[in-house]
Amino acid sequence: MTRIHHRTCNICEANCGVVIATEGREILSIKGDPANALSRGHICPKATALEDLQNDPDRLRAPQKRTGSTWETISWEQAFAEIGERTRAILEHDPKAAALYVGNPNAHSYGNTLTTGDLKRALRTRAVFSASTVDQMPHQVVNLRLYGHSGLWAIPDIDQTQTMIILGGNPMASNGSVWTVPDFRNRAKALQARGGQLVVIDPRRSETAKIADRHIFIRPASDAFLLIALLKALQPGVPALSPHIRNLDALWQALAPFDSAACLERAGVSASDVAFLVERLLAGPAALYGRIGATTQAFGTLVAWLIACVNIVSGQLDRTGGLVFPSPVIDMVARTGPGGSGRFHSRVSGHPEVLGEFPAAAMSEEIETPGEGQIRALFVVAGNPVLSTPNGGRLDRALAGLELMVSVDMYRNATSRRAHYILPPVGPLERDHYGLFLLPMAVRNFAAYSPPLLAPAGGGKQDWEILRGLAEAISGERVAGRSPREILDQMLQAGPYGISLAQLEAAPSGLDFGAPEGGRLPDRLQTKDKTIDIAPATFVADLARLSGEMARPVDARLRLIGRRHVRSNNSWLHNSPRLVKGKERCTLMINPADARARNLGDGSLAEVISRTGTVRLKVEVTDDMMPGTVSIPHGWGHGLEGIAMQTAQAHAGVSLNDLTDETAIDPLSGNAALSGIPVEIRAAG
Ligand SMILES: Nc1nc2c(c(=O)[nH]1)N[C@H]1C(S)=C(S)[C@@H](COP(=O)(O)OP(=O)(O)OC[C@H]3O[C@@H](n4cnc5c(=O)[nH]c(N)nc54)[C@H](O)[C@@H]3O)O[C@H]1N2
Ligand SMILES: Nc1nc2c(c(=O)[nH]1)N[C@H]1C(S)=C(S)[C@@H](COP(=O)(O)OP(=O)(O)OC[C@H]3O[C@@H](n4cnc5c(=O)[nH]c(N)nc54)[C@H](O)[C@@H]3O)O[C@H]1N2
Ligand code: SF4
Ligand SMILES: [Mo]
Repeated sequence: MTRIHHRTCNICEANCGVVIATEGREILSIKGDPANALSRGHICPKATALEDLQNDPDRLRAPQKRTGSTWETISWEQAFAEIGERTRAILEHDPKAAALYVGNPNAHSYGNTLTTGDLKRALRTRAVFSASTVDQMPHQVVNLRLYGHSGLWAIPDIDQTQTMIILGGNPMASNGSVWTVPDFRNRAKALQARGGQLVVIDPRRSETAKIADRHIFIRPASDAFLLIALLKALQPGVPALSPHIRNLDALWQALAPFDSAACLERAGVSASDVAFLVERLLAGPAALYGRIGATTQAFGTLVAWLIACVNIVSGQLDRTGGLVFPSPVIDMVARTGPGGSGRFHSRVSGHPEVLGEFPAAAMSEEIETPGEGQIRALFVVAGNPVLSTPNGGRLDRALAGLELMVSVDMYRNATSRRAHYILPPVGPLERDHYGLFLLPMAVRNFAAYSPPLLAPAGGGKQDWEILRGLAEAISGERVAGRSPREILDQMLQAGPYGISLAQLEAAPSGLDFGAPEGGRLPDRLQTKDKTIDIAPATFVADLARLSGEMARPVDARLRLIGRRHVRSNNSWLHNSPRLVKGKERCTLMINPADARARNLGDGSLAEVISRTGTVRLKVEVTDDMMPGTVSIPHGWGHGLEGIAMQTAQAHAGVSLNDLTDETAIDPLSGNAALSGIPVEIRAAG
């Protein structure tokens, strides 16, 4: 008998509603759910691949143990018992020898979010790393310093704005990030239909730039310069600001020494483009949104701050049609501490912790460097840092030296092949889902809950059960506490809309509480004095580093940036035959002039050399690339020995992060500088 289920896709941040038809355990179809008020029927090709993921023969279904290069399947009891014993032995020798790396899918799993702390406590470790420091950490530092809480986001009100400006984001491929905006294409179309404009600032004419009303090229990693010139151009026209903003004079003073013309030259942006932006911002409503291309830079925090400054001084913060603070159904801001930084430092390089984490880029040195506190036992939860963090090649070698490594992952991939134990969670349709961290950034105040669609096969465990199991095995104590589902119910009931999980489950396409609106200041602010200090001293001080950069001559080498494709997700969807099929995607995109100068033809083989490594890959000549800039997508490089993912291995590609530099870090956030890596390129003989 065919059954129809309404669920939420749990692959990326967009949280699209899906309608899945099944017969027994067979999946007949996966379609968009038109009744879902957030995604309105939209899905991307990855949703249909939920089936591939669920049925993938390479997906691990029971714990794996490695001895040398031999893998065997073991029971959960044996896995927990051995890991517990081995971890305790290591900690007895050195109580600081354990570390944790938390990967991106944790942000899409409320069960993980609610139980990672159990494992951390059992490991008694401060050595915590995550994908946040190769991603959005600069935004969170800015949220903390400006709004008083690292998790308090202001999101672009695309549905009610007249100008949507995107700096270093490509939602046509990514479906949005730190901004839950499913159905971006139609939202952009509606903006254009009401006479509004979409503007994209990007070194590549991206898929989003191609549908924009205006695309402005920018030199990689020069966004801070553009933003300073933009702020200075806005200054004469700024409206009277809300009484909740203070220290504006300090901002203007700090920017005074910068020369706008020199800044624009550095960024490769024309004064007329800036004049256009000024006009649109001051006319309003308008929203400037910056994403990963703009924050994975050595000046990532400055960029995120200057973006906020542009929105604030042009009167767009907390304005309907500008940047709005949503009213989430579960308010994590009210339920968690604000976060801090600099309360302790990393052992080898003395990096300050940021929100309780050290830079992912510093993981290798912490594993390699002998002494007390050297990492000997590493737990990787839903992460693939060998492919996703800078100089992954170095990390890969470092991992080989660990006494104990445990990966909670459903694949034996570039990272988990180094583990001594791989503990796989159940398939994507065998777990429940609520967008705990993502719905608070959504373009609707919205909630939806998905119970597991299929019963777990063969004694499989959800991630949270694995994390609790590990915590108990290591500490030797039972972890008291409710299940994530019970906690979720309680959080929903305690939230501003007071709904129960049962009420939410009775609405399979979700409950919609309307569009976020402006006018939430000062109540929503979490700062002690309920104001926004627009010029925090630490940010202003960091401008000196930017001046230093300005004084240095421009490096003449080509600049390497990354990209995403709508049919892949970071490193882990390349084992789906229907997602990888078609034209080869892991290519070097290069402008025709730059290609000609190096004797590179379309389809030829190039060698790309950086400080950290060399890769060879196929050339794609395209004037979508700004001259002087080249692009390689991240997440590829599945050709390493010991990986067990047949389809991915057949489409191995190379790893962008063999070229990125682990020593290039934004000091204020610990975030890796991944954009604009200087490289040399030549024809591979
Ligand atoms: N050069 C460059 N590097 C980048 C980026 C870039 O743009 N350029 N982007 C960065 C960004 S934004 C991010 S978020 C990071 C991602 O960095 P990571 O999180 O380290 O890497 P992912 O590729 O997302 O790997 C996720 C892993 O989790 C596993 N997995 C998937 N779903 C689940 C699940 O439900 N449970 C469990 N236990 N495991 C699961 C997958 O098999 C995979 O091994 O990469 C970053 N790296
Ligand atoms: N299909 C798909 N969707 C995804 C993912 C995926 O891998 N595939 N990953 C998910 C994750 S973890 C995240 S964090 C989000 C990321 O979401 P987005 O931030 O939208 O990510 P990208 O598509 O990489 O877009 C970054 C853009 O920045 C540009 N760029 C690079 N360097 C610079 C620079 O120095 N300055 C400026 N102004 N632009 C620059 C790039 O050309 C690119 O177009 O996507 C999420 N969604
Ligand atoms: S955009 Fe993201 S949430 Fe929506 S269908 Fe695609 S992968 Fe799933
Ligand atoms: Mo990310």
